[in-house]
Amino acid sequence: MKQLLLKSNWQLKPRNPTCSLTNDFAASEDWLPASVPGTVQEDLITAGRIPDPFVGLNEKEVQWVGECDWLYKCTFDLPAGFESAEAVTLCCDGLDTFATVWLNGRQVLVSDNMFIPQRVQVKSLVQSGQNELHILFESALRRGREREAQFGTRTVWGEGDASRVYVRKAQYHYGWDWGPTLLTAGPWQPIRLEAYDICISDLSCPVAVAPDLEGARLPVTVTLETSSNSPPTGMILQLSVHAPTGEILDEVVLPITGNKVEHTFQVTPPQLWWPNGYGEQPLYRLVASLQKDTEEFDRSQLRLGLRRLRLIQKPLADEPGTTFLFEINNTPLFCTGANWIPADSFTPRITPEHYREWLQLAADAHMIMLRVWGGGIYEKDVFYNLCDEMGLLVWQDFMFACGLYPALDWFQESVRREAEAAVHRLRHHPCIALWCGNNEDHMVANALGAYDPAFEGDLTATGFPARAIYEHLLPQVCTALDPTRSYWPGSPYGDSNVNDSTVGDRHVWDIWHGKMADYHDYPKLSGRFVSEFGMQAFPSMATIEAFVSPAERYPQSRTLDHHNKAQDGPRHLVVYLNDTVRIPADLESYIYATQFVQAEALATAIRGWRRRWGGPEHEAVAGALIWQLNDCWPVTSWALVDYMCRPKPAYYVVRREFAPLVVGLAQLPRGNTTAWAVNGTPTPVEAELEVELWTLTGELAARERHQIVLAPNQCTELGQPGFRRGDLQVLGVRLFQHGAVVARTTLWPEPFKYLTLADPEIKVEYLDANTLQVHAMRPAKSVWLSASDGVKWSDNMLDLLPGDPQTIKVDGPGGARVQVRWLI
Ligand code: BMA
Repeated sequence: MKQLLLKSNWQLKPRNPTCSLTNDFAASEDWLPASVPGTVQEDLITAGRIPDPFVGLNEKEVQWVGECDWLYKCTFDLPAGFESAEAVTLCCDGLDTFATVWLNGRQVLVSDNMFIPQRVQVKSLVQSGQNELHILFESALRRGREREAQFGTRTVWGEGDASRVYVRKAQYHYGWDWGPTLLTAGPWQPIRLEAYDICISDLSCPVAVAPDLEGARLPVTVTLETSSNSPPTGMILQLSVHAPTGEILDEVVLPITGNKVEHTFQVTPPQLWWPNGYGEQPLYRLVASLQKDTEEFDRSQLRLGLRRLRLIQKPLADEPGTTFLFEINNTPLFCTGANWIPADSFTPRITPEHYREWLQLAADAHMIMLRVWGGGIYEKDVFYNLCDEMGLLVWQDFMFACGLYPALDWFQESVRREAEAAVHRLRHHPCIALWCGNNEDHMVANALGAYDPAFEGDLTATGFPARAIYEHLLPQVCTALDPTRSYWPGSPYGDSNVNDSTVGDRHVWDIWHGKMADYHDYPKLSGRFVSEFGMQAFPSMATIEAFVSPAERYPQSRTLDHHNKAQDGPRHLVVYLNDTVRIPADLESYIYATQFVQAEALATAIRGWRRRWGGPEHEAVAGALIWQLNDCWPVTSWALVDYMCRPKPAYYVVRREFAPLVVGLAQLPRGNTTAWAVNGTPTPVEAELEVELWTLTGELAARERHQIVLAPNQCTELGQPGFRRGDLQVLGVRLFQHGAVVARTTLWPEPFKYLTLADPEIKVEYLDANTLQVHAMRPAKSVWLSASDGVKWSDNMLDLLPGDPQTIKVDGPGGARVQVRWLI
């Protein structure tokens, strides 16, 4: 197998749709350099032909790009050995979206799905010397609207042109309630030529770990591709399994008699793959090498994680409905995590280092699951490789979101190829936990009265035809290509009620959307598995300075409003500010205020839901996936970390609430309070619990300590302290192990806006270049530390009580002055 990556000599130019193709081949005067993989917009920005759409109001200036057709061309010389190969294949891993491809003037491919990798035999068309490849990308907006005109307008929720449902293109490109409208076009994934006589077209190994975890079966199937129907004689296949540490565990040499070769390995005992914080992520390697007379013709390999993963839906002891919990290696999991959206409007420019930075932030926040959301993309291999290495489970949506999609035959055929390509590419990643049909489409249909769960006829003839895709086509593809994992029709999806609180997963949006309920209601608005919930906050000032001009740096400016895409976003934000804090006028304080509310809201939700992780038969809530982890451009949104990878204060608060050991406090009537602790580890925890009551002016009103034992992998109720909390008193709880604080929390008088807080006299001192100690003389709420850009904090947004100095590891400031902000 020889490969030629077509990465250079690319050019592009606009092509208005009216003139016929051939004329333009000749007219090369206004060609621009193009990058592949890439998008038209990126190249126009680089060439200075359009302004950066992320800055100011520029997004409005660049919409013409999405309405245009674009022509790409590339010239390349055929490398030695390609002409003599029996097969030469043109591989286009991702063409966004309506693409027609010509090689040396001959049309070789028409594609209309950006998620389908295309492979075309071109042996008869390539020539020695110079070759020319042309790709025309037609405007997805125009083509989508043509289909809409032909097949009818369909309903979508939120922003974005409704014609998007007819186009197999990342839906967020049409604009979303956190993202700009940037209708990209271009070869967003690599293009290459492959030359071979025989190659390994597929290597599959659906690992099965025994229920007792004592052994793992590795049934291997190797599929060969030759231009002639039978493989050349005398060929052998060498198959080997390598331990995570690299040494060969087992190896066989098999004769090749046909296009398929099968063999099963047994690994006993297996080194098990565990999610983040539960154990290691050992990765075995399976290598297939095609050889003849010691010459290797092709090689293919897989990284395998051996784990037993199940989605468990079983009755609960004392609650209606069923659980929705993931169990790995016979250990039930409370899934701490977040929703992942594409990390840029222009995905080709996201680097592996960028992915690693994002995913490391997730892992550092004790997340064990990320949901790859259905309005974005099937992520790049590097994303899943990193999730495998970091122990981040992936809830993988198929790419449908917030709409009533068609189910016309041609559409279903395109979706089938797309789904087969995605499942085929991703199925060997141990991180993949679940395949999920769509995002909120059952909700859209339900809201329109088009969803009748009991209907059993031809779904394509109903008002919700795409059910045929989510409940037939996609599960078929998953069962055929990846029988090892569960498939879930949609998110949310429950019983007859799609967003049921007792069955399946749930999106909790009564807070922020819908009723705009008070965030203190989160604990009672739970579900068996909460796969979406969120609160908006402004990005950091440093990020704002990158896209907002100085004159526009005030909270309600046109630019900042433009960079809040949520329906009535700024209005919803101010409602929650008004409910919670004193509303400041200056931008810095306004940013902090929105970030304060986000942190409090998310902490209230997570604390309340982990409390319902009650152990065997009582797993009432088994997951909390925050909407959203990241952003695709600089924006005010629900993200925990802003577009420039700067964590918002909520990130640190969530990290504490997702930690293996947490404590919680809740207010009861008449000043009573109650406490609980969650032990997310697999073994009982012996600890000392301390409860303290402080006045706002810093006097200790009461204290008690108890020895406690926390049962493994569940919440333990700790009851009420022997004293009540007065209106203007703060309750603090700390959990000690071996004399060290392993978890703490506080309960403050609320609403915060009614409090008049004295200066808490916060002291921040360096114990050494990378260690800070933070202490306060009076209770201090949500103490936000900041220093020069890029500093990494082991913790932040602290609640401080007198006598409880907190030690923070800081990476990067080198003694820089630390600024402190707190709730006033
Ligand atoms: C849900 C998600 C997204 C959306 C978010 C915030 O609908 O599925 O579509 O961005 O809420 O509104």
